Amino acid sequence: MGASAAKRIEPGFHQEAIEKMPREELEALQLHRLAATVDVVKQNVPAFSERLAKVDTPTSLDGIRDIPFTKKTDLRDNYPFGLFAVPRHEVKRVHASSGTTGKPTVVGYTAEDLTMWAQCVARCLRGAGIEPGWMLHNAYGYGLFTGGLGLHAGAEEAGISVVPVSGGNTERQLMLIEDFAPESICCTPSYALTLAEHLPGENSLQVGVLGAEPWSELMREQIEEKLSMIAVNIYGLSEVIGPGVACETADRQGLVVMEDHFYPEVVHPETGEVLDDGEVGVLVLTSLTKQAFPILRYWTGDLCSLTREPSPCGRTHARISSIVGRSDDMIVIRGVNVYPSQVEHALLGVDLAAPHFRLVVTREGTLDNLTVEVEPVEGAGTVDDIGARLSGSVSDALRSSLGIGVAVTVAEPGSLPRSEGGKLSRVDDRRTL
Ligand code: DLL
Repeated sequence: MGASAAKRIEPGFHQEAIEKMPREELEALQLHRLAATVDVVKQNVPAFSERLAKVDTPTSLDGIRDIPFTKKTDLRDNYPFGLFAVPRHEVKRVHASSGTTGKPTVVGYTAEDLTMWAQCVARCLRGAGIEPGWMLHNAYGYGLFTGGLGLHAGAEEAGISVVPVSGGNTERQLMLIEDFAPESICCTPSYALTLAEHLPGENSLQVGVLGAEPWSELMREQIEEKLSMIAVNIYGLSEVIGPGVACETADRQGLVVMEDHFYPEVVHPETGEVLDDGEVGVLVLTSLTKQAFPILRYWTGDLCSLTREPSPCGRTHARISSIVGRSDDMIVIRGVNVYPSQVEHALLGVDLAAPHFRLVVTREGTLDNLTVEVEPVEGAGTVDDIGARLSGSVSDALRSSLGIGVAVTVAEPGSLPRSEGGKLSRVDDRRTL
Protein backbone atom coordinates (compact mmCIF):
# COMPACT_ATOMS: atom_id res chain seq x y z
CA MET A 1 0.00 0.00 0.00
CA GLY A 2 1.61 3.33 -1.08
CA ALA A 3 0.83 6.74 0.35
CA SER A 4 -1.74 7.34 -2.37
CA ALA A 5 -3.69 4.33 -1.15
CA ALA A 6 -3.49 5.51 2.46
CA LYS A 7 -6.17 7.69 4.06
CA ARG A 8 -6.08 11.23 2.63
CA ILE A 9 -4.31 13.51 5.08
CA GLU A 10 -5.64 17.07 5.26
CA PRO A 11 -3.51 20.06 6.32
CA GLY A 12 -4.64 21.50 9.66
CA PHE A 13 -3.83 24.81 11.35
CA HIS A 14 -2.39 25.85 14.68
CA GLN A 15 -2.79 29.65 14.45
CA GLU A 16 -5.21 29.87 11.55
CA ALA A 17 -5.81 33.64 11.63
CA ILE A 18 -2.07 34.31 11.37
CA GLU A 19 -1.44 31.56 8.84
CA LYS A 20 -4.17 32.98 6.57
CA MET A 21 -3.50 36.67 7.28
CA PRO A 22 -4.07 38.83 4.18
CA ARG A 23 -0.69 39.68 2.63
CA GLU A 24 -1.10 43.41 3.03
CA GLU A 25 -1.65 43.02 6.75
CA LEU A 26 1.20 40.51 7.00
CA GLU A 27 3.62 42.84 5.25
CA ALA A 28 2.65 45.75 7.51
CA LEU A 29 3.34 43.51 10.51
CA GLN A 30 6.68 42.45 9.04
CA LEU A 31 7.77 46.05 8.49
CA HIS A 32 6.83 47.03 12.03
CA ARG A 33 8.76 44.06 13.44
CA LEU A 34 11.73 44.56 11.12
CA ALA A 35 12.13 48.17 12.22
CA ALA A 36 12.03 47.13 15.87
CA THR A 37 14.57 44.34 15.29
CA VAL A 38 17.02 46.67 13.52
CA ASP A 39 16.78 49.16 16.39
CA VAL A 40 17.34 46.46 19.00
CA VAL A 41 20.40 45.05 17.24
CA LYS A 42 21.84 48.56 16.86
CA GLN A 43 21.35 49.30 20.53
CA ASN A 44 22.06 45.97 22.18
CA VAL A 45 24.65 44.21 20.06
CA PRO A 46 27.86 46.26 20.29
CA ALA A 47 29.66 43.89 17.90
CA PHE A 48 27.38 45.15 15.11
CA SER A 49 27.12 48.83 16.02
CA GLU A 50 29.81 49.93 13.56
CA ARG A 51 28.41 47.83 10.73
CA LEU A 52 24.90 49.18 11.28
CA ALA A 53 25.87 52.80 12.02
CA LYS A 54 24.88 53.96 8.53
CA VAL A 55 21.74 51.82 8.30
CA ASP A 56 18.51 53.72 8.92
CA THR A 57 15.50 52.12 10.53
CA PRO A 58 13.68 50.67 7.47
CA THR A 59 10.51 52.50 6.41
CA SER A 60 9.64 49.95 3.72
CA LEU A 61 10.37 46.24 3.40
CA ASP A 62 12.75 46.99 0.52
CA GLY A 63 14.75 49.03 3.02
CA ILE A 64 16.09 45.70 4.29
CA ARG A 65 18.41 45.69 1.26
CA ASP A 66 20.59 48.36 2.90
CA ILE A 67 21.45 46.00 5.75
CA PRO A 68 24.68 44.00 5.35
CA PHE A 69 24.43 40.20 5.38
CA THR A 70 25.25 38.26 8.53
CA LYS A 71 27.42 35.21 7.82
CA LYS A 72 28.41 32.10 9.75
CA THR A 73 31.83 33.70 10.32
CA ASP A 74 30.15 36.49 12.31
CA LEU A 75 28.91 33.89 14.77
CA ARG A 76 32.34 32.34 14.96
CA ASP A 77 34.04 35.71 15.48
CA ASN A 78 31.71 36.49 18.36
CA TYR A 79 31.75 33.04 19.97
CA PRO A 80 30.03 32.12 22.19
CA PHE A 81 27.51 34.80 23.22
CA GLY A 82 28.79 38.00 21.55
CA LEU A 83 25.76 38.49 19.30
CA PHE A 84 23.13 38.07 21.99
CA ALA A 85 20.90 41.11 22.52
CA VAL A 86 19.74 40.39 26.08
CA PRO A 87 21.60 39.98 29.38
CA ARG A 88 22.66 36.40 29.99
CA HIS A 89 20.20 35.77 32.81
CA GLU A 90 17.34 36.26 30.32
CA VAL A 91 18.68 33.48 28.09
CA LYS A 92 16.65 30.41 29.03
CA ARG A 93 18.32 27.94 26.69
CA VAL A 94 21.24 27.63 24.28
CA HIS A 95 21.71 25.31 21.33
CA ALA A 96 24.67 24.90 18.99
CA SER A 97 25.62 23.47 15.63
CA SER A 98 28.90 22.80 13.87
CA GLY A 99 30.88 25.84 12.87
CA THR A 100 33.49 26.16 10.18
CA THR A 101 36.24 25.41 12.71
CA GLY A 102 36.31 23.20 15.77
CA LYS A 103 34.10 25.62 17.73
CA PRO A 104 30.33 25.31 17.38
CA THR A 105 28.07 28.25 16.57
CA VAL A 106 25.99 29.03 19.61
CA VAL A 107 22.45 30.40 19.64
CA GLY A 108 20.22 31.51 22.54
CA TYR A 109 16.53 31.80 23.37
CA THR A 110 14.51 33.82 25.87
CA ALA A 111 11.33 32.32 27.33
CA GLU A 112 9.32 34.17 24.67
CA ASP A 113 11.62 32.90 21.92
CA LEU A 114 10.99 29.34 23.08
CA THR A 115 7.23 29.92 22.98
CA MET A 116 7.40 31.44 19.50
CA TRP A 117 9.57 28.53 18.28
CA ALA A 118 7.15 25.95 19.70
CA GLN A 119 4.25 27.74 17.97
CA CYS A 120 6.08 27.67 14.62
CA VAL A 121 6.80 23.94 14.96
CA ALA A 122 3.20 23.33 16.05
CA ARG A 123 2.06 25.03 12.83
CA CYS A 124 4.40 22.72 10.87
CA LEU A 125 3.06 19.57 12.52
CA ARG A 126 -0.60 20.56 12.21
CA GLY A 127 -0.03 21.70 8.62
CA ALA A 128 1.51 18.30 7.89
CA GLY A 129 -1.81 16.79 8.93
CA ILE A 130 -0.87 15.50 12.40
CA GLU A 131 -3.89 15.74 14.69
CA PRO A 132 -3.95 16.71 18.38
CA GLY A 133 -4.09 13.47 20.34
CA TRP A 134 -1.94 11.56 17.84
CA MET A 135 1.45 10.22 18.85
CA LEU A 136 4.75 11.45 17.35
CA HIS A 137 7.85 9.24 17.38
CA ASN A 138 10.60 11.87 17.61
CA ALA A 139 13.88 10.38 16.39
CA TYR A 140 15.74 13.68 15.97
CA GLY A 141 18.71 13.95 18.30
CA TYR A 142 18.07 15.57 21.68
CA GLY A 143 20.86 17.80 22.94
CA LEU A 144 22.68 20.79 21.50
CA PHE A 145 21.17 20.00 18.07
CA THR A 146 17.87 21.87 17.68
CA GLY A 147 15.99 18.96 16.08
CA GLY A 148 14.99 16.86 19.10
CA LEU A 149 13.95 19.54 21.56
CA GLY A 150 12.53 21.77 18.79
CA LEU A 151 10.12 19.13 17.49
CA HIS A 152 9.37 18.04 21.04
CA ALA A 153 8.19 21.46 22.18
CA GLY A 154 6.19 21.98 18.99
CA ALA A 155 4.37 18.68 19.44
CA GLU A 156 3.47 19.52 23.02
CA GLU A 157 2.27 22.97 21.95
CA ALA A 158 -0.02 21.32 19.37
CA GLY A 159 -1.40 18.74 21.82
CA ILE A 160 0.41 15.86 20.12
CA SER A 161 1.92 13.25 22.44
CA VAL A 162 5.65 12.80 21.96
CA VAL A 163 7.84 9.73 22.24
CA PRO A 164 11.23 11.40 22.90
CA VAL A 165 13.29 8.53 21.57
CA SER A 166 16.12 10.68 20.09
CA GLY A 167 18.56 9.25 17.52
CA GLY A 168 20.33 5.90 17.35
CA ASN A 169 19.60 2.33 18.46
CA THR A 170 17.51 1.36 15.45
CA GLU A 171 16.35 -1.94 16.95
CA ARG A 172 14.79 -0.19 19.91
CA GLN A 173 13.20 2.40 17.62
CA LEU A 174 11.61 -0.37 15.54
CA MET A 175 10.30 -2.09 18.65
CA LEU A 176 8.78 1.13 19.99
CA ILE A 177 7.11 1.92 16.66
CA GLU A 178 5.59 -1.56 16.52
CA ASP A 179 4.49 -1.52 20.17
CA PHE A 180 3.31 2.10 20.58
CA ALA A 181 1.80 2.40 17.09
CA PRO A 182 2.46 6.14 16.64
CA GLU A 183 0.57 7.82 13.79
CA SER A 184 3.51 10.11 12.99
CA ILE A 185 7.28 10.23 13.00
CA CYS A 186 9.99 12.84 12.64
CA CYS A 187 13.61 12.12 11.72
CA THR A 188 16.02 12.77 8.87
CA PRO A 189 14.84 11.40 5.50
CA SER A 190 17.85 9.10 5.31
CA TYR A 191 16.93 7.62 8.67
CA ALA A 192 13.31 7.16 7.55
CA LEU A 193 14.64 5.00 4.71
CA THR A 194 16.72 2.97 7.14
CA LEU A 195 13.65 2.35 9.31
CA ALA A 196 11.66 1.51 6.16
CA GLU A 197 14.01 -1.37 5.43
CA HIS A 198 12.86 -3.11 8.58
CA LEU A 199 9.30 -1.94 9.19
CA PRO A 200 6.41 -3.74 7.53
CA GLY A 201 4.50 -1.65 4.93
CA GLU A 202 1.40 -2.26 7.06
CA ASN A 203 2.29 -0.06 10.01
CA SER A 204 0.67 2.65 12.11
CA LEU A 205 2.46 5.63 10.53
CA GLN A 206 0.49 8.12 8.46
CA VAL A 207 2.71 11.21 8.40
CA GLY A 208 6.49 11.72 8.48
CA VAL A 209 7.97 15.18 9.07
CA LEU A 210 11.46 14.90 7.64
CA GLY A 211 14.31 17.36 7.23
CA ALA A 212 17.69 18.61 8.50
CA GLU A 213 19.36 17.39 5.31
CA PRO A 214 18.73 17.63 1.56
CA TRP A 215 16.55 14.98 -0.06
CA SER A 216 15.07 14.40 -3.48
CA GLU A 217 11.59 13.73 -4.85
CA LEU A 218 12.79 10.22 -5.65
CA MET A 219 13.66 9.66 -2.03
CA ARG A 220 10.25 11.00 -1.01
CA GLU A 221 8.54 8.52 -3.33
CA GLN A 222 10.53 5.64 -1.85
CA ILE A 223 9.80 6.68 1.73
CA GLU A 224 6.09 7.18 1.04
CA GLU A 225 5.83 3.90 -0.80
CA LYS A 226 7.77 1.78 1.69
CA LEU A 227 6.25 3.24 4.85
CA SER A 228 2.73 3.88 3.49
CA MET A 229 2.72 7.40 4.87
CA ILE A 230 3.04 10.90 3.47
CA ALA A 231 6.51 12.45 3.84
CA VAL A 232 6.56 16.19 4.50
CA ASN A 233 9.68 18.36 4.24
CA ILE A 234 10.61 20.53 7.25
CA TYR A 235 13.39 23.12 7.03
CA GLY A 236 15.23 25.22 9.53
CA LEU A 237 18.61 26.17 10.88
CA SER A 238 19.82 26.88 14.35
CA GLU A 239 21.09 30.38 13.54
CA VAL A 240 17.55 31.44 12.66
CA ILE A 241 15.65 29.36 15.30
CA GLY A 242 15.97 25.63 14.48
CA PRO A 243 13.41 23.41 12.72
CA GLY A 244 10.18 25.22 11.87
CA VAL A 245 11.39 28.17 9.79
CA ALA A 246 9.47 26.60 6.91
CA CYS A 247 7.56 23.38 6.32
CA GLU A 248 5.40 21.75 3.70
CA THR A 249 1.78 21.07 4.48
CA ALA A 250 0.16 17.71 3.75
CA ASP A 251 -0.40 18.99 0.16
CA ARG A 252 3.38 18.99 -0.37
CA GLN A 253 3.34 22.13 -2.54
CA GLY A 254 6.45 23.92 -1.29
CA LEU A 255 7.60 24.84 2.21
CA VAL A 256 5.53 27.57 3.88
CA VAL A 257 7.78 30.11 5.63
CA MET A 258 6.59 31.34 9.05
CA GLU A 259 6.68 34.82 7.59
CA ASP A 260 5.36 36.70 10.59
CA HIS A 261 8.58 35.66 12.37
CA PHE A 262 11.13 35.22 9.56
CA TYR A 263 11.52 37.48 6.53
CA PRO A 264 12.81 35.54 3.50
CA GLU A 265 14.79 36.83 0.54
CA VAL A 266 16.47 34.89 -2.27
CA VAL A 267 19.65 36.53 -3.51
CA HIS A 268 22.25 36.00 -6.21
CA PRO A 269 25.03 33.75 -4.81
CA GLU A 270 27.80 36.03 -6.12
CA THR A 271 26.40 39.56 -6.23
CA GLY A 272 24.02 39.31 -3.28
CA GLU A 273 21.39 41.12 -5.35
CA VAL A 274 17.78 40.24 -4.45
CA LEU A 275 16.27 37.96 -7.11
CA ASP A 276 12.72 37.84 -8.42
CA ASP A 277 10.28 35.27 -7.12
CA GLY A 278 10.80 31.95 -8.90
CA GLU A 279 14.54 32.43 -9.43
CA VAL A 280 16.97 30.10 -7.63
CA GLY A 281 19.51 31.71 -5.33
CA VAL A 282 20.71 31.78 -1.74
CA LEU A 283 18.05 31.97 0.93
CA VAL A 284 18.63 34.91 3.28
CA LEU A 285 16.56 35.10 6.46
CA THR A 286 15.89 37.88 8.96
CA SER A 287 14.28 37.17 12.32
CA LEU A 288 11.43 39.55 13.08
CA THR A 289 10.56 38.72 16.69
CA LYS A 290 13.52 36.92 18.20
CA GLN A 291 14.82 38.48 21.40
CA ALA A 292 17.94 36.68 22.64
CA PHE A 293 19.63 36.35 19.29
CA PRO A 294 18.00 38.54 16.63
CA ILE A 295 19.60 37.98 13.25
CA LEU A 296 19.57 40.31 10.25
CA ARG A 297 19.85 39.00 6.68
CA TYR A 298 21.47 35.67 7.59
CA TRP A 299 23.18 34.11 4.58
CA THR A 300 21.98 30.50 4.92
CA GLY A 301 24.02 29.16 1.97
CA ASP A 302 20.95 27.08 1.03
CA LEU A 303 19.80 27.36 -2.58
CA CYS A 304 16.07 27.52 -3.35
CA SER A 305 13.40 29.70 -4.99
CA LEU A 306 10.51 31.63 -3.44
CA THR A 307 6.86 32.23 -4.31
CA ARG A 308 4.36 34.55 -2.69
CA GLU A 309 1.32 32.95 -4.34
CA PRO A 310 -1.20 31.73 -1.76
CA SER A 311 -1.13 27.97 -1.01
CA PRO A 312 -3.94 25.62 -2.04
CA CYS A 313 -4.78 25.20 1.68
CA GLY A 314 -5.36 28.95 2.14
CA ARG A 315 -2.07 29.88 3.78
CA THR A 316 -0.88 33.29 2.60
CA HIS A 317 2.73 33.11 3.75
CA ALA A 318 5.51 32.79 1.14
CA ARG A 319 6.74 29.33 0.20
CA ILE A 320 10.23 28.14 -0.69
CA SER A 321 11.06 25.22 -2.94
CA SER A 322 12.96 22.24 -1.55
CA ILE A 323 16.61 23.09 -1.02
CA VAL A 324 18.37 22.24 -4.29
CA GLY A 325 21.94 22.58 -3.01
CA ARG A 326 24.33 24.81 -1.13
CA SER A 327 26.39 27.77 -2.24
CA ASP A 328 29.29 26.78 0.00
CA ASP A 329 31.08 23.56 0.78
CA MET A 330 29.09 22.50 3.83
CA ILE A 331 27.84 18.92 3.61
CA VAL A 332 25.19 17.38 5.82
CA ILE A 333 25.88 13.84 7.05
CA ARG A 334 23.07 12.19 8.98
CA GLY A 335 21.73 15.61 9.92
CA VAL A 336 25.11 16.84 11.15
CA ASN A 337 26.69 19.78 9.31
CA VAL A 338 30.28 19.14 8.28
CA TYR A 339 32.66 21.68 6.76
CA PRO A 340 35.91 20.69 5.07
CA SER A 341 37.55 23.43 7.18
CA GLN A 342 36.57 21.55 10.35
CA VAL A 343 38.36 18.48 9.07
CA GLU A 344 41.39 20.58 8.18
CA HIS A 345 41.38 22.04 11.66
CA ALA A 346 41.19 18.59 13.26
CA LEU A 347 44.02 17.28 11.06
CA LEU A 348 46.28 20.10 12.20
CA GLY A 349 46.21 18.56 15.65
CA VAL A 350 47.40 15.14 14.43
CA ASP A 351 51.21 14.99 14.22
CA LEU A 352 51.44 12.22 11.64
CA ALA A 353 48.88 13.74 9.24
CA ALA A 354 49.82 15.86 6.20
CA PRO A 355 47.54 18.85 5.53
CA HIS A 356 46.15 17.17 2.40
CA PHE A 357 42.82 15.41 2.59
CA ARG A 358 39.67 14.59 0.67
CA LEU A 359 36.10 14.01 1.85
CA VAL A 360 34.29 11.27 -0.02
CA VAL A 361 30.52 11.23 0.46
CA THR A 362 28.65 8.10 -0.55
CA ARG A 363 25.22 6.68 0.02
CA GLU A 364 25.33 3.06 1.11
CA GLY A 365 21.86 1.66 1.27
CA THR A 366 19.94 4.53 2.78
CA LEU A 367 22.47 6.34 4.94
CA ASP A 368 25.02 8.91 3.85
CA ASN A 369 28.57 8.03 4.74
CA LEU A 370 31.63 10.18 4.96
CA THR A 371 35.12 8.84 4.39
CA VAL A 372 38.05 11.10 5.12
CA GLU A 373 41.14 10.30 3.06
CA VAL A 374 44.40 11.49 4.59
CA GLU A 375 48.10 11.23 3.82
CA PRO A 376 50.98 10.68 6.23
CA VAL A 377 53.23 13.69 6.70
CA GLU A 378 56.49 13.43 4.73
CA GLY A 379 59.16 11.31 6.38
CA ALA A 380 56.75 9.74 8.88
CA GLY A 381 57.02 6.31 7.29
CA THR A 382 55.15 4.21 4.76
CA VAL A 383 51.43 3.58 4.78
CA ASP A 384 52.15 0.01 5.88
CA ASP A 385 54.21 1.21 8.84
CA ILE A 386 52.02 3.93 10.25
CA GLY A 387 48.65 3.64 8.44
CA ALA A 388 46.76 2.08 11.34
CA ARG A 389 48.16 4.51 13.92
CA LEU A 390 47.44 7.51 11.69
CA SER A 391 43.88 6.51 10.88
CA GLY A 392 43.20 5.84 14.58
CA SER A 393 44.42 9.28 15.64
CA VAL A 394 42.52 11.02 12.83
CA SER A 395 39.31 9.13 13.71
CA ASP A 396 39.60 10.21 17.33
CA ALA A 397 40.26 13.84 16.39
CA LEU A 398 37.31 13.88 13.98
CA ARG A 399 34.93 12.22 16.39
CA SER A 400 35.65 14.84 19.01
CA SER A 401 35.36 17.79 16.61
CA LEU A 402 32.39 16.65 14.46
CA GLY A 403 30.51 14.63 17.03
CA ILE A 404 30.00 11.73 14.61
CA GLY A 405 32.11 8.74 13.68
CA VAL A 406 33.56 8.78 10.17
CA ALA A 407 35.67 6.28 8.26
CA VAL A 408 39.30 7.23 7.66
CA THR A 409 41.54 5.82 4.95
CA VAL A 410 45.23 6.51 4.55
CA ALA A 411 46.47 7.28 1.03
CA GLU A 412 50.03 7.06 -0.31
CA PRO A 413 52.02 10.26 0.23
CA GLY A 414 51.48 12.66 -2.70
CA SER A 415 48.43 10.83 -4.07
CA LEU A 416 45.61 13.14 -2.98
CA PRO A 417 44.63 16.05 -5.26
CA ARG A 418 46.59 19.30 -4.77
CA SER A 419 45.37 22.73 -5.70
CA GLU A 420 46.70 23.86 -9.04
CA GLY A 421 46.06 27.53 -8.42
CA GLY A 422 42.28 27.49 -8.66
CA LYS A 423 39.77 26.55 -6.01
CA LEU A 424 40.40 23.00 -4.89
CA SER A 425 37.28 21.04 -4.13
CA ARG A 426 38.03 18.81 -1.20
CA VAL A 427 34.64 17.13 -1.46
CA ASP A 428 34.02 14.19 -3.76
CA ASP A 429 30.26 13.74 -3.56
CA ARG A 430 29.41 10.36 -5.07
CA ARG A 431 25.76 10.33 -3.99
CA THR A 432 23.12 10.39 -6.65
CA LEU A 433 20.43 12.48 -5.05
O1 DLL B 1 19.18 21.00 10.83
C1 DLL B 1 17.44 22.17 12.05
C2 DLL B 1 16.46 21.13 11.69
C3 DLL B 1 16.20 20.09 12.56
C4 DLL B 1 15.73 21.23 10.51
C5 DLL B 1 15.25 19.14 12.27
C6 DLL B 1 14.78 20.29 10.19
C7 DLL B 1 14.53 19.24 11.06
P1 DLL B 1 21.27 22.99 11.71
O2 DLL B 1 21.90 21.82 12.37
O3 DLL B 1 21.68 24.35 12.12
O4 DLL B 1 19.71 22.94 11.92
O5 DLL B 1 21.50 22.80 10.13
C8 DLL B 1 20.93 23.69 9.22
O6 DLL B 1 20.75 21.96 7.53
O7 DLL B 1 21.26 25.36 6.55
C9 DLL B 1 20.50 23.24 5.57
O8 DLL B 1 21.72 23.24 4.86
C10 DLL B 1 20.25 21.87 6.19
N1 DLL B 1 18.81 21.58 6.22
C11 DLL B 1 17.95 21.69 7.23
N2 DLL B 1 16.70 21.30 6.85
C12 DLL B 1 16.78 20.96 5.53
C13 DLL B 1 15.86 20.50 4.55
C14 DLL B 1 18.85 21.94 11.51
N3 DLL B 1 14.57 20.27 4.83
C15 DLL B 1 21.24 23.28 7.80
N4 DLL B 1 16.33 20.31 3.29
C16 DLL B 1 20.55 24.16 6.78
C17 DLL B 1 17.63 20.52 2.97
C18 DLL B 1 18.13 21.16 5.14
N5 DLL B 1 18.55 20.94 3.86
